[in-house]
Amino acid sequence: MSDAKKPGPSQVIERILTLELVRVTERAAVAAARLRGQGNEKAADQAAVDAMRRELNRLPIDGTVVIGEGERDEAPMLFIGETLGNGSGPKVDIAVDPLEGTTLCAKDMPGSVAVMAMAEGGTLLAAPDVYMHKIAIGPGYPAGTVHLDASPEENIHALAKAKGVPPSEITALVLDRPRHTDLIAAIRRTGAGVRLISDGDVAGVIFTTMPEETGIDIYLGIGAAPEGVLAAGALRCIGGQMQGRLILDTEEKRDRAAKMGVADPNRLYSLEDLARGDVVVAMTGVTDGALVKGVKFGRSTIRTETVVYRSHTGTVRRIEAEHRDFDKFHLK
Ligand code: VTB
Repeated sequence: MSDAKKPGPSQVIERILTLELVRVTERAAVAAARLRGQGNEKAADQAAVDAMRRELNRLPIDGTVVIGEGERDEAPMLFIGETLGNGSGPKVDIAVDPLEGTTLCAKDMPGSVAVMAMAEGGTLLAAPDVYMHKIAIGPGYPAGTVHLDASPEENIHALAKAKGVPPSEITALVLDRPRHTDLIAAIRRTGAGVRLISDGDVAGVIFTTMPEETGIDIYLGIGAAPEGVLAAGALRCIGGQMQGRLILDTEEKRDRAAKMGVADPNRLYSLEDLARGDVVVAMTGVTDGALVKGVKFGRSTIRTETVVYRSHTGTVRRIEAEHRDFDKFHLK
């Protein structure tokens, strides 16, 4: 094949690996779902991690974990910098959250998912596991409608104006944490509603892209930085706007971030800074949620629902699978 005809790495990632990623998150979701409602967050997370790592290692990729379970010394599996895959394919960045919303899974409450992103090598932000200030809105608004450094009131008013509705017809999604008391009060003062979630802000950010279904117009507040990168990956595919800033409020965090390549601790990251290249994001439901249904264990089938986002084409695929070979879900 002449060089001109050879598919570039992005096409390889997107065309061949899109379905492979579904397998990866399906396996992680089923593994976690077996421990759903057991009140054991750690066990469910570990099961998802094991399953995800096993499947990723079967893929024809030369992958490196940029968002994972932690630093090498604290996480034996899927640690940041771990190489994954059989090495035969394209160089890719891998961001994983094998069980996003561990508490939701442990309590069998809505919204826990297995999620991962794969992107061209060197294009996902290697975010340390610290907090991140985030703001996100869905597609269809002029660039710069909202800004992380504007006040919540300014952002709600600007968004309401752009949507052509009064603030009372805007709903913001915020993590239910004491650190958000002032933010929540400020949003409510505009007349906008606040929907509080206990966990799961990867899906929370994605909710803004489908306001007709979710009723959510804007995500605001402080969540985990790794989840911010995963959400950004999805937004790159669907459209929408997002900004983030790492919260590096101690010397230790600034050092850790610097080691991961963060030169400016106050940097404002745009959507493209968080996830720059071609990216694919797959998310399988563990418990039932607004984006994907949870795993259903039947007598003769296991059912999963996965959503896969591709940035190259903006395609969103929903894949409902009915699995009959249960062996594939057992450790081998
Ligand atoms: C969020 C949420 C996650 O962590 O990012 C949150 O989306 C932030 O951390 O599901 P705190 O719990 O410390 O506020 C999770 O709840 C768990 O990773």
